[in-house]
Amino acid sequence: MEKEREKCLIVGIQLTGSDEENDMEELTQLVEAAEGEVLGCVIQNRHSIDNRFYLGQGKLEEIANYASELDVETIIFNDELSGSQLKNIEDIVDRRVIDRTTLILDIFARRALTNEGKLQVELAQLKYKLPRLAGMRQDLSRQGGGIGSKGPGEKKIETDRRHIVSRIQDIEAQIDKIEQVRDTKRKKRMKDEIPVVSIVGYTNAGKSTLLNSLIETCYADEELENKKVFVRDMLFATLDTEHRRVKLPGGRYVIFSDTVGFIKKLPTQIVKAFKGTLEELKYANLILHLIDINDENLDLHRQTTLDLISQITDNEISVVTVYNKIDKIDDSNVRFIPNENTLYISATEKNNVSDLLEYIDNKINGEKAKYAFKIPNSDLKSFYYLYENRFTENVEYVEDGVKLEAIIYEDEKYKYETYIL
Ligand SMILES: Nc1nc2c(ncn2[C@@H]2O[C@H](COP(=O)(O)OP(=O)(O)OP(=O)(O)O)[C@@H](O)[C@H]2O)c(=O)[nH]1
Ligand SMILES: [Mg+2]
Repeated sequence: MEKEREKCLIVGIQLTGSDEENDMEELTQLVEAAEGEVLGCVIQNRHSIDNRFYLGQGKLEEIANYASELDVETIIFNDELSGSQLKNIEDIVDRRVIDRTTLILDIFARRALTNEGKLQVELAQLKYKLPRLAGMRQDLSRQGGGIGSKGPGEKKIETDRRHIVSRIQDIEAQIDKIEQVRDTKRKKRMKDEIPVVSIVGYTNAGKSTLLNSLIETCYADEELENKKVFVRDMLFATLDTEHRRVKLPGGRYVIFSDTVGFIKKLPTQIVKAFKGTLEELKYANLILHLIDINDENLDLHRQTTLDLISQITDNEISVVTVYNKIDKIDDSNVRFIPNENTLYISATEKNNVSDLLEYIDNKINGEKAKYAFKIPNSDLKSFYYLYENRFTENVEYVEDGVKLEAIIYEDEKYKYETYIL
């Protein structure tokens, strides 16, 4: 039996003069990712966010009535709320109040599988909580609350505070250690000189699906099952970074990494707690920016991702733009913009996935060309290498060596120059 979903009302503000639409569709998807159900949606046009109540006090009273009418348990706001806003709103609406940050942290907490992921989420949650405890204490002392309630009340929060601070330090130390392990692994990858291509993009763009399609090009069926990564039509399906080695058409390898998706107004606590995970991007040789071509807010989401990429990498790594899900295009409104750094694919249907690999091969390893060789018996090692690692054909054993045709990278041509016929 399916578990009863938490009934929610969602609330947002549309700032006048802002071209950024307050996307309640996305908030609905976030609520669903947290196993909630949206029964109603309220949006208010305003010039600015109210410091005390987020939106107008009158509007809040309306919202309180609407919430009773709908019989929802929880009201969710589409921005981060301060401690005092939370408290003031709760006083009026008299039910559970959650902001966008808490919601996203909650989803992350549900998805985190690895020890590192769990620690990062807990760290972000504690850092969110800490400044809000202070707000609460002020409220308590303002209310007075009578003898007995004030002291112990304050004291409890104070111990919580101290507990939280020491837990934060403890987690930070543990994350530091994990980071060292990650560092070692990364150094090994760099030493092996296998280039890394990071797949990044807005959440639900199809990054993990693409990684699965890429590994299908080079692993046997029996190996595939335990190489595949988790795919789901929900926001933040992936939290932990995965790396997979894939063979390029020319025979060299790259490592693809699939990581946490981006979202607008990604809580700063998350960005900070996931700093190590996100900073992996700095060590990529190439960034593959995946975009859902059917996304209604494509431009905004693309910009959100580009901003995060430039924040993390200082724009030092080249970015190739890949539009995904072309299989379900409603062709009337799609613009194919021809550009040498833009590709169009379908990760599920595997349309143009081999072109993408060819493109990456070229971007990382440069040109390839086919040559006819005659390799002498004295250097059969070179023959075996080419035979196993490059595309070869028309192999012919002759008296003093082997003749063959092979596609090699231009940057390795010098090694075989003298054998070219
Ligand atoms: N029609 C269609 N659906 C796709 C394609 N690629 C991915 N999807 C679907 O899009 C949804 C999200 O895919 P994921 O691969 O989990 O997306 P993601 O970018 O890894 O998402 P997060 O990990 O949540 O950031 C799934 O339902 C996929 O089946 C595609 O090429 N065409
Ligand atoms: Mg994913």
